[in-house]
Amino acid sequence: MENRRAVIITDLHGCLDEARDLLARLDFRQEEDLLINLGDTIDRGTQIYEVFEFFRDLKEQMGDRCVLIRGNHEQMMLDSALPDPVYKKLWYLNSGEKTVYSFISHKHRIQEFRSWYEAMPYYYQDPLGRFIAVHASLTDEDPEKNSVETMIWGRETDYYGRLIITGHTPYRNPLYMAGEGRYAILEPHRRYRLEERGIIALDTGCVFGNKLSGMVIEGDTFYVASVEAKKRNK
Ligand SMILES: [Mn+2]
Repeated sequence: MENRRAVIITDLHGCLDEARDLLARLDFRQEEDLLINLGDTIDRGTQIYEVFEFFRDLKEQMGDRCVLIRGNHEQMMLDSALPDPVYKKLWYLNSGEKTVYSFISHKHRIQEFRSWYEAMPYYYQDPLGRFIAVHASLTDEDPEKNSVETMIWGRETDYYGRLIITGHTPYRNPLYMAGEGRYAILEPHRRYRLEERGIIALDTGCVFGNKLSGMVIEGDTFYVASVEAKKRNK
């Protein structure tokens, strides 16, 4: 377990081609690595159903070594089935229709698979205590002391608790943030030592035409890598 690599990606939003390229660039090994996706698999992009199939197969094959964390978009989709129409409206305002049509064009309805999405946890704690993975942010380093709202929608950047790895808010490049506005751009393929505190932010807005980024953790070191967004997403 101690020697297992952790490969972390986020905010695919239906960008499957880029995800495959990025995993290859991160040298992802399905037979032995831990794979963590930080949420927002659906909405906005062009291969939403395909991303679902991709992760469904990986989860089936990898079991506990494939950790799929819940983002605000999965949450909006799940909530859209509630009786109050405000939830469906909110999801559709955030590109939910693209997800609905992507599933329909594959002769499915996403609600058929809601138990699969409901199984997504809000966070993941590294058993070695090196980091906490969460979609959006934390305000308290004990994940249980945060609201769901903070974990899936939060944009807290002034956090300097136990290291969290997040997506959700797109930046031009992967960043390390150390609270009070201090940050560093993480250069691709450069090996860094894992900090004990702060935020690593990995969402680089692939679906908006920038790039898809991820990281690999090995022991107490890590590196990031990115692939450019394909033009059709722009
Ligand atoms: Mn998000």
